[in-house]
Amino acid sequence: MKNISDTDLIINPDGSVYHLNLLPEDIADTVITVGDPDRVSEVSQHFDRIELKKGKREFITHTGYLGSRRITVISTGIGTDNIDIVLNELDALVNIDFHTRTVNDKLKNLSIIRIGTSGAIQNDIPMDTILVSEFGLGLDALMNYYLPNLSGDEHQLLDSIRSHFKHIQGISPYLTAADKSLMDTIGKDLEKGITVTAPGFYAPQGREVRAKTAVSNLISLFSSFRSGNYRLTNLEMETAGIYALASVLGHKAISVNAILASRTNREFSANPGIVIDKAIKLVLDRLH
Ligand code: R1P
Repeated sequence: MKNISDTDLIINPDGSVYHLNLLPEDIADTVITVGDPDRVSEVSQHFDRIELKKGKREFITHTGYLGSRRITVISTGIGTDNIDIVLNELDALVNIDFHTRTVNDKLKNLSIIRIGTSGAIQNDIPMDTILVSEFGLGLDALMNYYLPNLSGDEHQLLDSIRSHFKHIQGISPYLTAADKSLMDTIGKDLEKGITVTAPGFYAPQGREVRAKTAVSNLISLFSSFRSGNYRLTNLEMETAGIYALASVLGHKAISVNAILASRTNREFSANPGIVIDKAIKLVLDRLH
């Protein structure tokens, strides 16, 4: 069996994985990811018991129990470059034997649930909506470096999306569906949509402050896409990376978005904290 080298998977002297600073026993099979490190305690404050708090850089982790269910909540920071680290290191924690540096015979699949914030790009999706991502559409470059795992349905939808965005220089969109079982439990009866994951917050999401944008009317380009009943609904910076890497590594993933802004109406929520807390409580309720 192939041994994974010391530089492909870096393990700290105390046996923890390089960036996340976690030992294999530190994480639960259900993992909630949040972007903002301060949001970790906003989630874990609802646990019945917290058994572990660790962190390094922007990656803060709390593991605890809600009833008899063990749950880990971890912050990813912003962007799919961080998702590359978090998903690979979470997978290593459950699927690689750190002593022999070999892949375990029996692979584990984690349930990964993102609770994040996002902006709507359709007029009829009001601010303060809780939206679940049926698909994640990545406009960043992360998946240029992995071999994707595409189903026939994903292929078809992706072809029409690629043709819609063909005038934007240098992007190669990728698309992955949410896990079906998590859609039926966590995502049931929520507003659904295709979440666009952008490689930046300003021009890559159509914002112009001082630097001139190279793509004009980006929000209209996003909102005008249609393929059957599918349309692009919201913008953020992690979902597509989480979905694509979870699929490559054999984990389940779903992304729950607190819609804090309407990009088409140019408005921002008056109650961001309340909406985020609503999304947290909804997810924890459905996990309980
Ligand atoms: C940008 O402000 C950040 O907010 C959104 C974006 O995806 C990006 O990470 O999500 P979080 O609130 O979960 O970080």
